[in-house]
Amino acid sequence: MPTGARYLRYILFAFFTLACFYFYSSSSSGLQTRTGTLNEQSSLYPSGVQGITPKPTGGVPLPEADGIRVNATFVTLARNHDVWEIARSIRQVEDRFNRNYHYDWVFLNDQPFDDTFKKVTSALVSGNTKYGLIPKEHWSFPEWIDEKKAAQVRKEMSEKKIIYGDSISYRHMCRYESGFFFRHPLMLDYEWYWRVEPSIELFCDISEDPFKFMADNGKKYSFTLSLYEYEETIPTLWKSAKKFMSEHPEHIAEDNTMAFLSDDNGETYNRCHFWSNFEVGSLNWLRSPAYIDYFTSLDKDGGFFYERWGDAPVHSIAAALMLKKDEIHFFNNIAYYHVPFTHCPTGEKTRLDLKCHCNPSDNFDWKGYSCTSRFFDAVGMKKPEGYEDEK
Ligand SMILES: Nc1nc2c(ncn2[C@@H]2O[C@H](COP(=O)(O)OP(=O)(O)OP(=O)(O)O)[C@@H](O)[C@H]2O)c(=O)[nH]1
Ligand SMILES: *[C@@H]1O[C@H](CO)[C@@H](O)[C@H](O)[C@H]1NC(C)=O
Ligand SMILES: [Mg+2]
Repeated sequence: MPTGARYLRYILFAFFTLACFYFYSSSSSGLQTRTGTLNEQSSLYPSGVQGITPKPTGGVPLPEADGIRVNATFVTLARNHDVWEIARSIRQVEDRFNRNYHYDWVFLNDQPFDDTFKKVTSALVSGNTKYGLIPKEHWSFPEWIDEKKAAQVRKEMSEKKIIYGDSISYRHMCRYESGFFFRHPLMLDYEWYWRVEPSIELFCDISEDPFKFMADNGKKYSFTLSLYEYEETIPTLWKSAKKFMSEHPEHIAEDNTMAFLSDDNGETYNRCHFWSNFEVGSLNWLRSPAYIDYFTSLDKDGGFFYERWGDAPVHSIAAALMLKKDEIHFFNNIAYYHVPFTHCPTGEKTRLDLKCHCNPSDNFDWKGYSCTSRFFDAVGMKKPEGYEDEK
């Protein structure tokens, strides 16, 4: 057979197939009627079919497409080798929220970011990405620190097997997150930040812009998880905080959340803190004289190097003492995981509306080692319905 004729037959066959497909799909109203009949007369279900659940029409819609945006950015401190772990985090933040908002993302590093890091992250983020180098002065021992004494402490903490006890870089990281990231030139362009760490998970749609929520409701700091700090990492942190309180009473809020931090009205610290690997907060608050005075005072006391103060208790003490109760927000509806803890929203309706994929029994909020219950008591908030079942 001549090849020309064979091709003609192929083309005619393809045309016929497409035509059939067109008629079949345009008569889909008939199909819907048949499904409807099945739903109404359950006796007609073939055995093994329990029922057909129509797609729910209620619930919460996906975040609306670009509406009003707040002056805000995501911020991540990372090393070049963190690229694949931060890629996982970004993908989830984008899928659950930012793909409809396109907020910027600032990456900070004590070393220059390499091409792979920049290529991978800028491809994933739907907003602008910015890469910043941390100045040496913000990532080194300040001149008032006795480095021999600091080295001795690291040796002792390493022998006691205290987590990151022997690490210099971890200490620079904690100090940087405590006192400097919000002053990086790239961060000066924004009023709000959302901190994202490598390898986190988000389990629910984020149906309301958290930045806008903070701005509209007069919030300055927020959290999803809270817990007790290791005593060995902060033996004198409270002494230092108390010294600051007595030297700067003008910075202490009248309606503060001291009850979250202390069970004896400020005498001792109960080690409760907000877990700062997740934070949505006000940069202007961190840049305020109150916070800067606080950080400067703690920094001079040397505990970032002579102990191993974490940025989580440092931020938490600041928020609880210098903000008003209602300026700190607990995001029940942001489902979050950072090894080893999960915040899965309390309340089945919330979890279904937001298409959550976390197991509610993994929720850490109401377990014994969480401080979230104390936070609710300290600010006089009613615990959400169903919390007793998750203890
Ligand atoms: N550029 C830079 N970033 C760092 C360094 N150490 C830690 N980070 C970042 O700082 C943040 C906190 O560090 P992590 O190692 O996650 O500390 P962690 O959350 O207490 O401990 P993990 O349980 O290991 O996650 C992360 O975003 C890290 O990528 C460092 O030496 N240089
Ligand atoms: C965002 O906030 C920063 C810091 O307050 C400010 O300098 C900048 O002009 C603001 N940008 C916009 C677009 O409003
Ligand atoms: Mg981490």
